Amino acid sequence: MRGYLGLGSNIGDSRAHLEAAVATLAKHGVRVLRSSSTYRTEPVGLVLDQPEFLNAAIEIDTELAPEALLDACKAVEHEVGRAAGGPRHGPRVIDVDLLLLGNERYASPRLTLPHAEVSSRRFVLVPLLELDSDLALPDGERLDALLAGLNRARPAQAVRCAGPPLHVKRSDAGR
Ligand code: PH2
Ligand code: MG
Ligand code: MG
Repeated sequence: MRGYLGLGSNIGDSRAHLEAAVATLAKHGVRVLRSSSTYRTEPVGLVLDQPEFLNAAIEIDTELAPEALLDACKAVEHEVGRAAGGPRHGPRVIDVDLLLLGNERYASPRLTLPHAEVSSRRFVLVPLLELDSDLALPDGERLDALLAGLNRARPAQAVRCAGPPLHVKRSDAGR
């Protein structure tokens, strides 16, 4: 099934961490098809006093069911160097979030699909819309309309394009 993951980092060489996450996903049953550009983004959430994040979104294809895909994301975070624990919304070496998986709606104590914060975070919506400007949630709500709503907020969460898309190996994407 096609899906989208959000990648983020604000500790160390963030671009290298995002690249490492893309490279590592293939070993866990997740084919990476495309990457958005990278974006330098203002921290959002419970911890505002922390360095800016580098964020990107990637399009994936996988046979994994939601919980198994979450396990794969967690394994990749661990392999790329994220330590367990740390404050909620706090600084991190790498964050791999499951944003959308086809038109699945899913809720368990560990995982909600679509990701609960897709509709409220510019650092998620801007890279997703770069990958597909027609994306919508399972209920039909268009992501471009959600972003337009956020853009009316003042001050808007800052999101600036920072670099080219992450490297995707052709053997992963090629089908
Ligand atoms: N991740 C968070 C909390 N806040 N802010 C930005 N700009 N980017 C993130 O990836 C991010 C965040 C928790 O996962
Ligand atoms: Mg996150
Ligand atoms: Mg996360």
